Amino acid sequence: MDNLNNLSIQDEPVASPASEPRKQKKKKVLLMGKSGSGKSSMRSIIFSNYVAKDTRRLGATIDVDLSHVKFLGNLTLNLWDCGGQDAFMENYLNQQRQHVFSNVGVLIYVFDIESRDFDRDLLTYRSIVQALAQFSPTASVYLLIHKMDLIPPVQREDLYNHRVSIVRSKSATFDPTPFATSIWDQSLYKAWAEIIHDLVPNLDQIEKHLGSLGKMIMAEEVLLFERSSFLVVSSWCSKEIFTGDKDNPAQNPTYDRNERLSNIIKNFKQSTSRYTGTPKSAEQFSVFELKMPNFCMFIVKFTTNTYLGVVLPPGEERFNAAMENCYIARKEFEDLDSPAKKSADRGATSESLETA
Ligand SMILES: Nc1nc2c(ncn2[C@@H]2O[C@H](COP(=O)(O)OP(=O)(O)OP(=O)(O)O)[C@@H](O)[C@H]2O)c(=O)[nH]1
Ligand SMILES: [Mg+2]
Repeated sequence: MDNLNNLSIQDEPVASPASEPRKQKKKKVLLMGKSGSGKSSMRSIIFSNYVAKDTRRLGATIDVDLSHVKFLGNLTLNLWDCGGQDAFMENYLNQQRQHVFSNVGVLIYVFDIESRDFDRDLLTYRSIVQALAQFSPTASVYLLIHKMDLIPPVQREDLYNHRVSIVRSKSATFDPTPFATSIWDQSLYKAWAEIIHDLVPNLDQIEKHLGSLGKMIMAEEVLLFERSSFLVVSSWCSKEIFTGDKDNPAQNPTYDRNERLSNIIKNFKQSTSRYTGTPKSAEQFSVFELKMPNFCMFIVKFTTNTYLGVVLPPGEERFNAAMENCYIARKEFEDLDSPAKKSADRGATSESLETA
């Protein structure tokens, strides 16, 4: 953990144009919310290979826990996990105000749905948002209404909508993007995948290439996973599968399949690590194949920062040809990814969590 007073982060407030894919881009991401709302839990699940039950042993964060996460598109996230106890919040809002709130790219604010004092949470949120408006008026704000698993399913939607509408009204000049989340299901992956999707600088180029590749290999779906978090940062669907309405794909009713897959594969990696004795942060597999009567799928190690998932109709020839072509396409994608090809320094570097 870095002491707050020793932090000195220089961020680029404006993203570089997509024509300079190799220039390093840094984004300062503030993760805030009251103590116990679940900030460090989600961070360690998404970036440090924890499973949900591991989070029970996390202690309260003291000051700020800073991690640097390398992503595709040569993006580095400077993730500030800000301990939410009152004394720390006071400190961020007063003595450290400029230091904490300047050059912020994204604020992710976590509300505990079970909180007994929502009014007080709102007051704190309002102060935080005012500080952000003062020093980083162009930042994006995401609201995570968290621990939704603790609410009976029939009440979830109403309670969530109610909370979101109140929080929105206290958001100053910002127009926050809300998510309902829980560490106990795939909702956490959905929220973070969308946040990351918005942050990756040259994703439009990557998506264009992904579509061309999908058509060329006659895939039904192509998924690009970020390699350390296994979030689906981009995906493509063939016309036969995708009707054009994102929420209503023609043939695959599992609308949240991307985040489900992230969740399943992360858990699979956990089990592999447990039973083979390999470190949790190790990559564990270079290729994963699934051949079912009604579809086939493979996931391969792709570029420095990605894995590629491909879904195809059944058939050995198409499967083999598609895999070959994906390997050939790697070079093209590597150029869009990162110059740090040979670097072993990947994923989150978070001193306190890794040694916890
Ligand atoms: N039921 C449930 N519990 C959760 C969820 N997310 C986190 N928790 C639990 O909440 C507790 C507190 O989580 P932390 O991540 O340490 O909270 P924090 O926001 O980092 O707290 P500070 O560091 O003090 O600011 C842990 O015991 C987690 O297991 C969730 O989605 N559902
Ligand atoms: Mg914490």
